[in-house]
Amino acid sequence: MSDKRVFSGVQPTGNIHLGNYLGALKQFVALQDENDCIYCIVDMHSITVPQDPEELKNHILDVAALYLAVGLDPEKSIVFVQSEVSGHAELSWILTCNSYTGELSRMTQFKSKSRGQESAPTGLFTYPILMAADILLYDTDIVPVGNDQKQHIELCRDIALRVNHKYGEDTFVVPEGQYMKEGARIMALDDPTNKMSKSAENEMSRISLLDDEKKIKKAIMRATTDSDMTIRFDPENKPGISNLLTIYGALTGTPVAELETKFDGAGYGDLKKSLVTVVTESLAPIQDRFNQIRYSDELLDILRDGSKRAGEIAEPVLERVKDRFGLGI
Ligand code: ATP
Ligand code: LTN
Repeated sequence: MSDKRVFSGVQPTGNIHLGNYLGALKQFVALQDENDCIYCIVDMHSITVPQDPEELKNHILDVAALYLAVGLDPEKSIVFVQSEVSGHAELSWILTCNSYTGELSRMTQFKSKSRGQESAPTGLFTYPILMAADILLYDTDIVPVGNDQKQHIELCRDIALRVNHKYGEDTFVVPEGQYMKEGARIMALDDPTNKMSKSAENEMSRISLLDDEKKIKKAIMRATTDSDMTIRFDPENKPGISNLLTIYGALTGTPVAELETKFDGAGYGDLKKSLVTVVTESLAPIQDRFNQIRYSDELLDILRDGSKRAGEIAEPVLERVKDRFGLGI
């Protein structure tokens, strides 16, 4: 038992897709046997872009049910919704006062999400501070995430080190990011130079864990490839085919080199057809479990119990930090 504190979160901006699953959730499940894991549905992060209230509520419960459906066990891991524990917002303010506009303006996610807008929502700019608060509030050692979050994790570490230096070395535990070897960055099917994302406009750019066979087939068969006609892993020159091989390998546990041999001489259509079967078969048991859990009372009980347990861990950490800063009476 390595017994480290693990924390991570997913935004309820839509249904979890293969990128989230292969980059983040697979790690969540693997870590829970040997560590003290806390997994959050970060609803306050999702309102950095406008959300329909009714849809948001549904997405929160969808993501929670998907957490359980992919194998998170509430006996082993704490599963809860961010806005149910007020310490996230409180610590976020303290960290806001200890971060710089310069470092925040360098965040690539902010740059890409605010692109084209003359005046972007402030929350989009301070988003990484709330993320740092999520992590530091639980004395987290390890943060399993996809590659796209590397810059945010580094910023969280910088803030923690900065505060420790000023207010005492034991104010915050300084966390480390953890990334998958394969699957840390799954690319969009329609444009393999962009990452697969929940909020991309084109539905065919991603495969959600709840998609039916028809949609899976359509998205994969239409996936952008190249005109070279050889099935080879070469992300730079063949990003589309390399992405399909990565998904195939990660879902089946097959090394990509073995897939290259298996599909040697085959056409792109053969690889795609075979991948449709792999994806459909991998998602079927997850969808069955999702359907059992999503509308059950048990789901709400698990989330209520999760926020109670998370709150109990967060409270003394927040007290410690406030004390170091001289806040309160
Ligand atoms: P949005 O499009 O709304 O920004 P998202 O699809 O990027 O959402 P998040 O909720 O921001 O998803 O991310 C949840 C987790 O999934 C994070 O750990 C993130 O790094 C990981 N992740 C997101 N997209 C990918 C991807 N394409 N490949 C691998 N991991 C990913
Ligand atoms: N920013 C993350 C989601 C997130 C998160 C966190 C991940 C919010 N808070 C804390 C790990 C730890 C993203 O994937 N966009």
